[in-house]
Amino acid sequence: MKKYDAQSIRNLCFVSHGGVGKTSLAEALCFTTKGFPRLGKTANGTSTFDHRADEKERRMTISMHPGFCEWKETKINFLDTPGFLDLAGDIHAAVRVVESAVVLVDAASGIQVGTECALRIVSGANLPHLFLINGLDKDGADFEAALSALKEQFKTAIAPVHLPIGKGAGFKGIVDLITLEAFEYAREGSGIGQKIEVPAGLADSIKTHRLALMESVAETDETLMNAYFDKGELSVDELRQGLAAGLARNSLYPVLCASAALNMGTDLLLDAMVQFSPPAASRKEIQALEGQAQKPVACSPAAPMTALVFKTISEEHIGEFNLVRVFSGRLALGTEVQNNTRNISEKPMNLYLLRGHDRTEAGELVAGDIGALLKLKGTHTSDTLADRGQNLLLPPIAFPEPLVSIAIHPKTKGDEDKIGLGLAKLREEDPSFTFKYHPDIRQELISAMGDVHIDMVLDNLKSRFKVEVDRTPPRISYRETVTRSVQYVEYAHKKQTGGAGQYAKVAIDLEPLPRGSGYEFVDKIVGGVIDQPFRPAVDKGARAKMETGILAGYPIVDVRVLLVDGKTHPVDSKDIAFQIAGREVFKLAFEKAGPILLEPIVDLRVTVPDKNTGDVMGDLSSRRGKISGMEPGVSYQTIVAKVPEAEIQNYSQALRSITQGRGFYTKSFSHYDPVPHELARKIIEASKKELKEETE
Ligand SMILES: Nc1nc2c(ncn2[C@@H]2O[C@H](COP(=O)(O)OP(=O)(O)OP(=O)(O)O)[C@@H](O)[C@H]2O)c(=O)[nH]1
Ligand SMILES: [Mg+2]
Repeated sequence: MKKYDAQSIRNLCFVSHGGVGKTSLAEALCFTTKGFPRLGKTANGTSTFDHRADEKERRMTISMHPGFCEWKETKINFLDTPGFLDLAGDIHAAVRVVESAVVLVDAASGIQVGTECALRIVSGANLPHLFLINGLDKDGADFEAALSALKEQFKTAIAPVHLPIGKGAGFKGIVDLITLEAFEYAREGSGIGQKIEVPAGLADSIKTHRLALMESVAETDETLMNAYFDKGELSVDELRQGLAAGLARNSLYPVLCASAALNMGTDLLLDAMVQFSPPAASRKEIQALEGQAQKPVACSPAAPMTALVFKTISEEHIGEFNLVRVFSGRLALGTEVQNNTRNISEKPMNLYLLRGHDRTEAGELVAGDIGALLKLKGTHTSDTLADRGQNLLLPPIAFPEPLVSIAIHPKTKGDEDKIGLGLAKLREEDPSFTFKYHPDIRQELISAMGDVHIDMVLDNLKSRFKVEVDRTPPRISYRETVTRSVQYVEYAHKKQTGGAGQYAKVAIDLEPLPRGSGYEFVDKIVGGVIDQPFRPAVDKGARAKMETGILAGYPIVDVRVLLVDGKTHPVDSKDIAFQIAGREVFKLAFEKAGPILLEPIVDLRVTVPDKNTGDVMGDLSSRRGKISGMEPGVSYQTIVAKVPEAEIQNYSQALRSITQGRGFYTKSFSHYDPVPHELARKIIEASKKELKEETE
């Protein structure tokens, strides 16, 4: 394959709602540029991209797939991301390593929820993007409606560069609004348009849209604005330069047309990627960390090598691929590199360019390029690879916080280790879920982006690692504390009959502390009534009791223990005796000091369409939530509230049904509050029952 430098490399990601045609587009690009001998289809399982068993079964992309094609002396690398919302972690990874995005909009359905969500991620990363109105051959396709929806949202930043000829079954070609040329495409043909006469019936429409295009382009640049005023129009070159510059600044969004599945409009899209999308060389310096110091990394092939692993993919019978983006220098086959994230060295012996399942061997990757390393020792997603002696770290990929958790229990006793290993392996491929043992609730939790994401993790665990788990809602991480002070609570531990004796007598005061203070132990012994070495044992005993709880088995927090008095026996007093006395006296004091249960309260930020605001607030109130503010956005509102965690365990489902999937939220721990009395009674009762069952 020809060698490309960063100036002739484009890196893009494809994003949209599920099923709009991203993978079909990837197939069309590879077929049109003669990379693939046939046009693969996701609908019948012949796609080289959606090749995994679960992707064929679910008829959707589950793991991001890289691809590339060569067009007009340019290498176009693209990342086909999943549209399913729970799998948006891959979009977060993709936007880190590309210079622009293609946002697909369905010609029949318009801007759908998943497209809105993907756009938020793309915009959040300040990533230039162009829109592709896809599926113009579909029944109900409406280019004008889709374009109007985009204009409503992005105003004059929307620059239509294509106009479809016909729609639905009558869709046959595209007018290029820049050159005023028209092209016709065969259905499922080569993807290369045949030049035709511009249809006379489109004259008015062409005039209107070309005017909109010129105005959008002129608005982004003063020189172009002056040229537009002087001449009354912009030349083809001025339009092209203006589009490229506006896109690079992320202030102009070209809109294109296609039917990906029928391979129509593909050549024009390829032209647009070459002409308008920012080259890899245009990427601004990124700030890496060298120790505590920031160090800029520029896209230069002569600089030392730095690369980011943005995805680990495990392929059955082949091994593990690490997808890498080289940010500077050259990553060469057989040259040892450092993994600075894990402090190990790696020697890449298998370097490939991937197109889904298809592999092409490569000798090296230059700054700006994307490729895949097979069979590294211990490298995974988010790791930095660098030349030896280069100790810098690229910023890791910021995955969103998981929103849904379940507790897992092995179906077969003794499978714990296998489950742990399997989950660790799966997490290397998909860091957007987490799993962890939580000692305070004595449960192993899997947390993920949504219910289906959890299903997928468990399906993989079963099919690849042959282990199954049962699932339950997680216990809530309650806490116990006291509400008033008690003085001089005494306990004596005596065991002085037969064998070695034990003796310890202690007296403590117990006081509540402000929320969040934790625990304090104060030694107030005077006159040495307890020998100095035994006093920490009382503290240790109290701590042990605090860990396991008294009311309902939850950790005790926010208390101060003051050791005020006691007695030592010259022979029988020993450390263990004072630990036992500490534990027991703490229990006695706690029970007298008005114990209560505390529950975790989370900060919730819920963003919903304007029209759902009332319903969502009503629902939050019914969940004992306290709304503390509203932040208005464009056609969306963000509701800020504090809500008990126990009340939002199924919130993702509830919000989805209230907002038809358009709402989304983030949550983070806020503080602990007392549980209302009646509720506390029920929780304590249930916990005692569970604890009893666990110990039986
Ligand atoms: N008629 C028509 N169907 C299309 C077009 N593009 C895609 N499809 C069909 O829509 C279905 C989904 O297409 P994909 O390419 O798998 O969609 P995707 O965006 O990759 O979907 P996810 O991977 O789930 O996000 C398939 O049956 C395609 O054949 C198009 O332009 N016209
Ligand atoms: Mg797909």
